[in-house]
Amino acid sequence: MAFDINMIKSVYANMPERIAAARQLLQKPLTLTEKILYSHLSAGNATTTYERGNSYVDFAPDRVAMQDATAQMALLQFMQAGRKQAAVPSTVHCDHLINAKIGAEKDLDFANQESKEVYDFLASVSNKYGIGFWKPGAGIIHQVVLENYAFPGGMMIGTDSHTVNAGGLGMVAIGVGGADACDVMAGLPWELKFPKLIGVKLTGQLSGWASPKDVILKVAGILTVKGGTGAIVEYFGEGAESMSCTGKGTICNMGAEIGATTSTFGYDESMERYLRSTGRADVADLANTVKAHLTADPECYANPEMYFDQVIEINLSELEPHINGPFTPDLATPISKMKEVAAANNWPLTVEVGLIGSCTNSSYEDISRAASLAKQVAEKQLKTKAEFTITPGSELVRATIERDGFINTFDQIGATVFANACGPCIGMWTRMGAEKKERNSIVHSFNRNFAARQDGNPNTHAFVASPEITTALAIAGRLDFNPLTDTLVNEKGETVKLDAPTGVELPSKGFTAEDIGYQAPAEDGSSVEVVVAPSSSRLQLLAPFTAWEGTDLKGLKLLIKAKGKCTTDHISMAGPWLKFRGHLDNISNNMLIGAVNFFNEKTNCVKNQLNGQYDEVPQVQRQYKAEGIGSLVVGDENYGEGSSREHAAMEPRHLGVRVVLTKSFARIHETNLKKQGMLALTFANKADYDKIQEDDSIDLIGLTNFAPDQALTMVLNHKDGSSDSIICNHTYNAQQIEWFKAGGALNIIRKSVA
Ligand code: MIC
Ligand code: SF4
Repeated sequence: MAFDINMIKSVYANMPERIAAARQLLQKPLTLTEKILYSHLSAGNATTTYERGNSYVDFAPDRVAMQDATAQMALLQFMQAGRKQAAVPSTVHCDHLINAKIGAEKDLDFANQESKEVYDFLASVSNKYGIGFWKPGAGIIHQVVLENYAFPGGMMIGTDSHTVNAGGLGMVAIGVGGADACDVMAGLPWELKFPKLIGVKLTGQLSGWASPKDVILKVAGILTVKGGTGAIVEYFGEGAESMSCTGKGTICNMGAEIGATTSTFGYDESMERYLRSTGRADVADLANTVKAHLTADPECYANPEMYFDQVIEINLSELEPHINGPFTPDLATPISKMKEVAAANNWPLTVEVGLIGSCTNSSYEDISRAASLAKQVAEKQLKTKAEFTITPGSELVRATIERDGFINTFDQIGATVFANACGPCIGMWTRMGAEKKERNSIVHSFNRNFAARQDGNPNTHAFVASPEITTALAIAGRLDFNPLTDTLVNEKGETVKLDAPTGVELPSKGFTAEDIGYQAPAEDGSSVEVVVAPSSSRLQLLAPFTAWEGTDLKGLKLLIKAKGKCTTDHISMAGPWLKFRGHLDNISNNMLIGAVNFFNEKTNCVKNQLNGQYDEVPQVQRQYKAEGIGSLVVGDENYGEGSSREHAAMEPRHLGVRVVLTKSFARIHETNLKKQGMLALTFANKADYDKIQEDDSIDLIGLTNFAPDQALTMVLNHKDGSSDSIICNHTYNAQQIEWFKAGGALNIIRKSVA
């Protein structure tokens, strides 16, 4: 039986009436996205029409998922909310803290020792508050959610940007910061700006080397890393229906890379097959009873231009495999152009390592298709040129692919199988020699490839491709190898060609696993004690942030004017820093160390205005804090792109940064800043970015009348005595202004408990 089946029953029971109410109100056919959103309003039946891209709406998500690296902060906050139990079904997944070094077993043992304190904390908080706990080694949050919890037509939030993966099973699943998760677990409504709708019509059918990954790699090329901001992407058409459920998951997963709020697909037979094969026939049977509500009204797909804000059409029959990167997931190159493009850009052509797996691409189908290529290595007497690694997404998949002989096939090409965890995808990869910082290329089937993300080496050119293409390029050892047209020379000196990959959607013998790694919480957790040692370097109880002082902000110092791409990886790096995700003061030592200082083009080197010396960003900020001086961070476009980690907002808050002013923000990061009581502002005139000077002392005017839709004014007092006055926009609504005034949203929940 599926987990939380009664909750699913009640969602489906309410759905017809809620959708009817929305249809009545909107007086038009409804997209799937609208059906799911309007059937999850916290107020129940719809009584107001919301303006897409404009209205803030309170939702009631069905469930919450958290992974260990973000759950620590989410739960530290939840512990202060004064609740006995999480108000909705919630889970914690231990996946981010496991290093990929030697191989699954040893690496897992090491993590269990190294992070024992954190795992014990997460297990005991989960036990106390009725939260399901998935132990280290059970798998990556998004795979485990897809296999166990996702259900068509449901709505969930998760403290990880790739929560969107569950769109593969027809959910609206959205990545958020821990403070949002805390609200929902505390039984409060969850607020989101009603998204715009992007429709992607998939015609034709995938064949040969093309895979679902190529759909999203192409979409990323079209929409870029910010093209999906504020929108939900809904896929439909014959191409969507002919694709596997896990393939849909891959497409939705990487919707995070275009900034989309989430992506989703209508319920179809592939989803039914997946539900049945993962032991959830009960969910499939229930879904079949409300089938028409689990996809759009037919008019929407027949005339998408009338119902979506933007429509993209992709013919899968003509889709070429793509390779995206380096350094950004939207730099899309069709494989036939790679030779030319790689040479023109002087990218290192030798592929040193091919890495498959991760939350994005580790389904049974993915692995079976990659294995069909690995098998050809022996058959065609080839030798694999690059190193090769596999990080399975879950124990369910790992045990099944082991039983079915795929691990053995990969072994024969010298592969290393890492633990069922994030591993190399999040910089938890002890890659030999990376510290030499040499230029090199790797290809992986993950989703992100920001500089230094995988191995800490900023000169590693990481390219994103499907598991099939990753495997082929690893076999050839070349970035400019096109397996569709090129040949290889085997050990006997013969010219051979790789056959196109073949695979199976779902295991014919069913999935298997001895222990899926789940720990149910206590029925009554009230006596469970949660211990955080005051001397711990890994965990620290949170102290409330101070409330707004009630005045305009005068005499702020410029901390850094970040140049170009500034993702959450630049603001709060992962890899070795993941250790401190439960300790705000310690992790604050990584604040903005990856951001490039506009004035000297260096990272982690900014001017301390108190003494004119250049120093590391956290050090300078700590000195401002010690002197009681607030500061300003300035950013470029799509600031805070990438992760949901709220540390990127909490660190500046903790160290006394008051304002983050950018050309534009990524959605989750902007909300995280607001939630933590920071001011997230944008330039009314983007060219004003150029007016910010290194020695500026800054005043922010208008806070005493802080109101929705009313711009603020910033005065830049330059060193030469001149000044500039610029207009700063914001998107705070009345509630969010209260968060700012209280010093953070949590202070308001705290007050309501006290
Ligand atoms: C990521 O893929 O960047 C992460 C690590 O999963 C993050 C979450 C985190 O930083 O803990 C995400 O995508 O939200
Ligand atoms: Fe883990 Fe990578 Fe997936 Fe993030 S994207 S959840 S780090 S596997």
